[in-house]
Amino acid sequence: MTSSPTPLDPERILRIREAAHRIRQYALIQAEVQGQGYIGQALDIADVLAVLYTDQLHLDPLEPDSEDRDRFQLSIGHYALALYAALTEAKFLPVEELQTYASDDSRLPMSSMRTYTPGVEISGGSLGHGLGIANGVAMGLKRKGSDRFVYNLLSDGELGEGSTWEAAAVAAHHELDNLIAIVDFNDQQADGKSTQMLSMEPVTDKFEAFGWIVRRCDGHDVEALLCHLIELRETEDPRPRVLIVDTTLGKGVDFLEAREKLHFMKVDQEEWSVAHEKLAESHQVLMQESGR
Ligand SMILES: Cc1ncc(C[n+]2csc(CCOP(=O)(O)OP(=O)(O)O)c2C)c(N)n1
Ligand SMILES: [Mg+2]
Repeated sequence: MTSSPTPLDPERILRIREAAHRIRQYALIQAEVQGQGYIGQALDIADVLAVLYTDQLHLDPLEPDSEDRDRFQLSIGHYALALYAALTEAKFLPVEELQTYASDDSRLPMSSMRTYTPGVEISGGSLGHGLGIANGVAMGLKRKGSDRFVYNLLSDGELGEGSTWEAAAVAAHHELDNLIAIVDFNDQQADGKSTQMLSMEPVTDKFEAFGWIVRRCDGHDVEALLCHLIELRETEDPRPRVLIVDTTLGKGVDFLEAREKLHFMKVDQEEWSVAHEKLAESHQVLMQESGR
């Protein structure tokens, strides 16, 4: 199930870590505009998005709809904050636009919408639909002879939707080997801990039983994330692939990590500058640990 990652170029890892830090900063900038939102999730998924948007995805911000692109589909529309931050890092959006987040006439609505924002592939929000859409797009790409990949980001709460498992069966049946699903296992959903609401553990066994290649790792270990995503893309195995990432809500801002775990977080006005400071501190510690 889990394989031990092989060492990678330290400069490559460093670039991703720096990008993850900026993605977290961009998430905080947007969240501050509203004072609340899906902040914990944006901080928990930043490392995964940094690996994807700075290393793995074949994308061109000047041609966001190019046929010859990988598709990153956000099934969980409420993670839009995180996606806009990653799209900013990838130069699809200017940093200044983050100030318009979730405001009237903004291109950055609170739940991501395909027609509003360059680089956004699907309109998310109604949980359980993403993997089915990913199947269709992956199938279409194969029929066209494209070697591009579809990445679909789901959440642990979304695994409670039966339609996700119908889609998982379809992907395996049709040997969609150009599909990589990623599940954010932050053990959180709207009403509490996912493992207490409706446990999907052992989730790796479930996906394996459905005919998928499965990997699982710490969602903040950039090196492990990169190794697994490279391997899942390169393997010749005809099965669809899934990476389960174990993450910490609020990662990088200690008082949010320690706060009662909430699906929708409110941060008081005086806490924002502290949040930015704490984020900078945790990034500095990470850099020192890696010898920088
Ligand atoms: C079909 C559907 N049912 C309910 C909701 C309301 N809803 C929005 S997010 C969410 C929690 C889902 O779990 P997860 O994404 O793991 O939560 P998080 O980790 O973001 O706290 C729910 C129930 C929805 N968006 N779609
Ligand atoms: Mg969750």
